[in-house]
Amino acid sequence: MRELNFSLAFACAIVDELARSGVRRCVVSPGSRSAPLALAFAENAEIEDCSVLDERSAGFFALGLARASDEPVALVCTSGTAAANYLPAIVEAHYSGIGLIALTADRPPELRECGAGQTIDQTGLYSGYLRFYAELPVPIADDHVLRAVRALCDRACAAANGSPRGPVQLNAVFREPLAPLENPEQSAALARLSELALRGREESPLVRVSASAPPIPTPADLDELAETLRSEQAGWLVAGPLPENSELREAIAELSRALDWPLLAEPLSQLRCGMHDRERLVDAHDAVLRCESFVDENAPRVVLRFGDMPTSKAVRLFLERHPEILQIAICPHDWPEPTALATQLVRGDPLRVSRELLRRCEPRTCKQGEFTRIWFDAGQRARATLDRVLKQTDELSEPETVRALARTLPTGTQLICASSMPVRDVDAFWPSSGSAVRFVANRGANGIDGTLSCALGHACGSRAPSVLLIGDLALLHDVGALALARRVDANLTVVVIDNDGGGIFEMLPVADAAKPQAYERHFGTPHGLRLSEVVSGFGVTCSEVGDAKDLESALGTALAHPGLDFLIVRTDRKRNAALHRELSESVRQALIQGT
Ligand SMILES: Cc1ncc(C[n+]2csc(CCOP(=O)(O)OP(=O)(O)O)c2C)c(N)n1
Repeated sequence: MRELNFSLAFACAIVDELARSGVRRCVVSPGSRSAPLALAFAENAEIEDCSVLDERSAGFFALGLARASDEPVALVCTSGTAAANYLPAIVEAHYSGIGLIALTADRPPELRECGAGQTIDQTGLYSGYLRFYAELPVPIADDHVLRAVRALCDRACAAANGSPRGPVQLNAVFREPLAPLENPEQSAALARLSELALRGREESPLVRVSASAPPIPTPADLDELAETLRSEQAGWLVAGPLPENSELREAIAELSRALDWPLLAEPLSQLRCGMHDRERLVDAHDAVLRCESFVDENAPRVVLRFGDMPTSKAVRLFLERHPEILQIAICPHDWPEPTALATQLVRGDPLRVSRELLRRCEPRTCKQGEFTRIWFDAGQRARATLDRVLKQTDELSEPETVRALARTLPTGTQLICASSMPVRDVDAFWPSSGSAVRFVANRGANGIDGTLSCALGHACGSRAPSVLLIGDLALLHDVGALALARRVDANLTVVVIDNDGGGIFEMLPVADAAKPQAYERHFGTPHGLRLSEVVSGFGVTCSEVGDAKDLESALGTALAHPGLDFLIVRTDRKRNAALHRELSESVRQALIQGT
């Protein structure tokens, strides 16, 4: 097929190079200009290809695949607005450090800006969100040009795989013929090309690029940092969203022991649950931090932060209330510091930095010191209070849904948490336990878009039993992904919180400040749909669950068999907001009375 015409020869070279640079998966959306690429991927045995109609969904599906497999995933679409639909997933990939390789097919220069159909300016479409961009040359029979195409593909893969990982775009220009039709003149010209240009190197990419490691501070900086930490008793380790890595988990947990500092770890840090040392883990820190008088009285003098800024707003508000705290953030890249109060940003890979600090902070302490004990106990008391209040009713509330998931999901399950309340509720209500569930969320841009697509991609890429906890609006935002849902091979259980609209807005001042009608029209936004009918309309199994027992047994059944299941939990937005207030108030009372 390669020698039939120029477009196919170039498309095959692109796909060869991607495969030799390590790409193993590709998500293709249908189109004519992209036909050479689609066919070249279909012929390549090294890369698993699949087809997703809607490019926005395809982008998020690829994002989920790439996150779960920890490998860049290729995307192929045709020219025009098709390419524009990748933007939200590219933005999320940029902020989350996930490798995506967008191959956007394009028309040749003579067909641009002259009224040719389905042609837009594809340069700068993802401007500011790419690690690398190149427009590939128009296919011709030229050795150097074809080698340059290969080199550009290798370069794009290296950038997508770099440190940090991220999205890249190759704008791939094709002239007719686009179909696998022989053009005798072109095929004769191709036959005269060198083997290297036409086939590349057999066992490796044309240009092999060595891997780059994340930075590490100098030994002198590490010594100084360790000295600062060691000399302080009243410190916190705060773990925000971090990649899943058991060594990192162990290292941070051990550091908390070595320093004898409490560890405030949200589920997305992967440190809330698991078999690592959790002796200093403050359970329910979000609830504790809402009790300002307790927190201010027992504030730390140093905070050492790992990962991105924590999901919990209470942590951010606390840091803003205490500018005097020495705040040190460990981050290899970017600037995860929205408070503009941090004292120091340590540029380093969290695993290597925590190990280096650990070496410098031994010997370990076994007993909790006074400061850590106060915080550990506060966490225990807060969790017990949440349990007690939630047990008072049989109603399957939104917090109780999270607790039912925590009781049911076995070790090894992946829990994908949608924006906006699901990820916050998981942080607030998921108790620490030895059961190692992996927590996943799109915290790069915090969008509610593409969530189902992304979860499907994640479930496929991880091949692990997966659960998505999602609100009704986020589901409706990506309802087109239901068309994809039936065709993918994934064990995914989707738990939908249906409170007929945007639950988060009930927690915000706008809920009381705006006139009720305007509030409902533009914030509450009730959809009035029966979601089980919407879902079953796509041929996906769906049931509504009534109480926690129902949910637990339905989850057990759904997780036990592969495929896609939807479980719908109906709640009430206003009652949910009141329950959240009641829970905060009860924890506040418990902490005040306990001190
Ligand atoms: C793409 C995008 N559009 C709009 C928003 C603003 N937004 C934040 S939360 C929300 C409502 C989410 O409702 P739902 O999915 O039902 O979850 P809940 O708030 O009830 O948890 C909206 C529209 C966003 N985050 N992302």
